[in-house]
Amino acid sequence: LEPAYTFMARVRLPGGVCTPSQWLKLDELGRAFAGNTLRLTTRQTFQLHRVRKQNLRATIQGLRDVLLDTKAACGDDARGVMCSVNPLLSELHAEVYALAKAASDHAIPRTGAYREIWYGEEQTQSSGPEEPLYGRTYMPRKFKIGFVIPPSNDIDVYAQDLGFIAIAARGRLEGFNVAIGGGMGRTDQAPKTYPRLADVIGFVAADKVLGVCDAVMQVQRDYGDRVDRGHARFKYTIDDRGLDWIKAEIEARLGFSLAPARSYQFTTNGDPIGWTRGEDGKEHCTLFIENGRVIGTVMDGLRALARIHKGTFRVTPNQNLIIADIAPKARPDIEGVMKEFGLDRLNQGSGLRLNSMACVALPTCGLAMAESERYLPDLVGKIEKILATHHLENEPITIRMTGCPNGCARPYIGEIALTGRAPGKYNLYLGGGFHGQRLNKMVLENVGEAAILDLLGKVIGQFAKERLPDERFGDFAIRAGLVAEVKEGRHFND
Ligand code: SRM
Ligand code: SF4
Repeated sequence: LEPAYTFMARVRLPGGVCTPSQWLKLDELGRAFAGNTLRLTTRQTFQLHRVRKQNLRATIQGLRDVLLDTKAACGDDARGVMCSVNPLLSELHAEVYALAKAASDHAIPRTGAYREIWYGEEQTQSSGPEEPLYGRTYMPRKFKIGFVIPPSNDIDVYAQDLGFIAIAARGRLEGFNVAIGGGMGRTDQAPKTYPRLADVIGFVAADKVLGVCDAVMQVQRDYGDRVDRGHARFKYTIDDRGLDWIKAEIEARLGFSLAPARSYQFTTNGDPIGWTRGEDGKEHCTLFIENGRVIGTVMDGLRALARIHKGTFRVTPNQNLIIADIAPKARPDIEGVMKEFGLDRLNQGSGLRLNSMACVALPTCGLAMAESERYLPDLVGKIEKILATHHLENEPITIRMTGCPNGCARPYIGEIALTGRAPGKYNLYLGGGFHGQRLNKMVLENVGEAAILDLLGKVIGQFAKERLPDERFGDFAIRAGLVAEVKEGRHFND
């Protein structure tokens, strides 16, 4: 008899796009093996929690039935590749999504071990080096790639190790600005660890994307810190060696210089909640799924939708879900199912709630020090009461919470953010950029709910009285001197 070990299985789903039959299989596996729930993540995929050891193979083989797997969803390799969901620009999305998928397929380890362990395949003799990119030692640490389509910065491109910012003219993709060195993870009481926003280092044509992935990953593979895991992410390699040195090293491996970066503009890092119509005439409905938790009637409703839906589902980088590519004549049936299961009411939240995000944390995350997913909805309810007294209930404000400083909900770019320190205790941060362009700064350390609400009450009151027209909450926090602006990650802890 052995202990009842349980595991979390994270699916590889580049760009968050899945078909209705894949949804139905995930739903089936979630009900059979993962406690009747599915979890949408901040990197646009699914997690199945509490899978018992004896059910792991069946789970992974079930995923294979619908052409899904969990390869490189964890580990010191290129993680799940993100891509803007952008339902409006249908053609551009298709082109950029295809590249995100190609980058994911290109960067996953080639080893046959996965198939041998999980599918029970025979070991095969490999004819060349098994891992042309990763070699025997893989990367020093996880490595994250994302593709974004302005004006939405939904993927938080500045939080990626390697980000591609699509540059299009008259709807045609011309190429990408390349951004390197983003990352969120830090450790409390360890000032040498810090979140960092990526730097834009130049522009490349679309056909050079995979080459850039190779070159950038090789630089990190060869120069990243392999001694101290707390200092092993690409952001530290860049700050230690200098951005110019890293850029020259990337260009040397590419065999050409990057062109100057092109201009672009972001307006938000949130999702287009509700119905939109793409340029191809297809309809899309973004549903707010609070903290990505698919359970109960929401799970039942989405299963019923998947049974009739002919388009795709897109998991967004904000843990929400788009029922995408709906033919206009199919919309009434989709709306009928939404009404039947109450999905039409999911989008009725305040501007704060619709822009909220929390990591999983307790009870399944072994690194959690405080609640996150199970607590943020209540806390938001209390902040909503403050906002309502100032008529700010519809004001979009980003709020992000994590149960520890690792930053899984990308908290250090939230306009309001909380990271767990101990049960019921959090650090509070203010001043992040509304479209992910600026880090926030800590204003309270290791405090409970009363202190958090007290400070937010004062700050929101001041914002209501003194804000400039259209001024964002995070920008106001800087202008009003509530927090100093953090211009570089390495000064986050100053
Ligand atoms: Fe994360 C570790 C959950 C996105 C930074 N993350 C973990 C683990 C696997 C805990 C562990 O290692 O034992 C968490 C599993 C909890 C659970 O019970 O499910 C976990 N991370 C998540 C998810 C599910 C949060 C969510 O609620 O959606 C996200 C899954 C993403 C995915 O689909 O691949 C998730 N994690 C992120 C992000 C956001 C992003 O990538 O855009 C970050 C910050 C960005 C970054 O990497 O810098 C992030 N996770 C971390 C870190 C800190 C890394 C660092 O550089 O220090 C850890 C801990 C570690 O790696 O040692 C971690
Ligand atoms: Fe767990 Fe910390 Fe990530 Fe939250 S931020 S899921 S508590 S590792």
